[in-house]
Amino acid sequence: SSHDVFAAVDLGASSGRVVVGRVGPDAFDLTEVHRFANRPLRLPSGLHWDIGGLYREILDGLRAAAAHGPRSVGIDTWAVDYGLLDATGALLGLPHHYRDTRTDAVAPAVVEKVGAAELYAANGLQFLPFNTVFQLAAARGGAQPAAADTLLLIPDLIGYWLTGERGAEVTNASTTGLLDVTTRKWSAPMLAAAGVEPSLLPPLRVPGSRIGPLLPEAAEQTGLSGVEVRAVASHDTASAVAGIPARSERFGYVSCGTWSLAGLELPAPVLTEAAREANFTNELGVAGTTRFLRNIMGLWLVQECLRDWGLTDAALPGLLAEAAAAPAFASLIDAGDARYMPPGAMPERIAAHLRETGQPVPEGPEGRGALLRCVLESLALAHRDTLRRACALADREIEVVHLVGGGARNELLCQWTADALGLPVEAGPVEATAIGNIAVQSHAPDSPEDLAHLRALIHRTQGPRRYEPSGDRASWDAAAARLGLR
Ligand code: ADP
Ligand code: LRH
Repeated sequence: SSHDVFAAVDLGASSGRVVVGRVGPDAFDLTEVHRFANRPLRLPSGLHWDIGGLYREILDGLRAAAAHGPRSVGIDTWAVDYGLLDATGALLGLPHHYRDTRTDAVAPAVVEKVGAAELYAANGLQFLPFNTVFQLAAARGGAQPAAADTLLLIPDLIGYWLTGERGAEVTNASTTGLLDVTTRKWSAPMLAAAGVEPSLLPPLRVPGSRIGPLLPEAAEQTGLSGVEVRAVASHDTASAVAGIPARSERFGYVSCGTWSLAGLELPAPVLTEAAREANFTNELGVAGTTRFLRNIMGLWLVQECLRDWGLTDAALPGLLAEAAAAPAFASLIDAGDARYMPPGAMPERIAAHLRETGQPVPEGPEGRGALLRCVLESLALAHRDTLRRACALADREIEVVHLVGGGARNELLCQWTADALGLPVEAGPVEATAIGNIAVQSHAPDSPEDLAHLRALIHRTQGPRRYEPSGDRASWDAAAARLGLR
């Protein structure tokens, strides 16, 4: 038929899902067949991903997808984290979670040794303590690295379990710190500087390429037969950006879930001293693009407040109504501050910051709406600052901001991002990541024209909701000034 079916496995930091996409010349329909929570494990050895539990959920999801008859499967997850395999292919221990604090002391030491400018010139990455290169430095001397034969990033590990094939998909490899952002190949100098054996890293693969057919045991457990696994943009943020329903080239984006990843899609990296000082990253995208962006703490702040209060996302509509009724700009935080990175006691950490800076502290259950307002206004200000800086650093102008991911369901955040920037926000799709994953399987875009064509299809079929800027710009300017932001 003129329609083809594909399955996307998309693991976010807060939840995972398996989505089936039916794609045709004028169709792009999604069906979510399985969704599951992603809850980290805290062990004496630190914070880990429950990779076995996640893999079981993936198999269950693929079994549910089998009934739809997918041609292929694509896998994307969060970036930077990895598993180590021994020479027989067995996984050595549970992968660490990027929020584990073991890298905190090590990362600055590596930067000092190699040189911040040298690192940036080679890998183009913003400094984040959890970049793979720093995790490997923290692991050095341990039993697992000593026994390791191959390093696989999380989507590549799942792909290996499904197919037996080892490789490193390039968009996600670009988040490790070990890839040369200009040549798009593993960087021998970075490997040497980090003390990583080149043989630890598997060959690179590009989005759209074939990984391999399912192993018999994977076929048996999922009921999928004659199905292959395809490389997609396996970094979830790269898939989300591929899935943006842009109609103009002049767009900025916020991929807004656990993190807010705010920035621009560019034809080439920006490796200037100014970009390095502003801590902007150059991650690789599909069709030869660069994702020039910065990480903002994102809805993690909300997730961790809810967890502390013993609530779930189901409480959000009520709390958001309270936030809408709370006074504007009463208290503000720096939503880029690394102090919010580890899990635990989020309302208390925010309150401590507000006390330190002499701002009102919303107290008790009655103060939850006000605290949420503080977080969301602060996020909107961080979106504004980051997109304005990105435009200045890349010498670009934008006329619209696409906000995709779970945050697109948050009307206050969408409207306030539009108000703060004085630009329209086009919100959605919520599942841009799964859409980008499926789009790469169906079309393997390898030029900017292909990508634009695909995005037009996504716009026609998954139309975003538009928020026009409104309200009082002067008060957003004043609020930004209070935080020292643009
Ligand atoms: P990730 O992929 O990083 O796990 P998602 O893109 O799935 O994250 O986004 C999850 C977030 O979406 C939640 O933390 C929550 O803040 C937001 N969200 C989910 N449901 C709603 C809702 N009904 N209203 C507003 N926001 C919501
Ligand atoms: C979002 C994300 C982000 C990375 C972080 C580790 O899920 O992949 O792009 O910086 O997780």
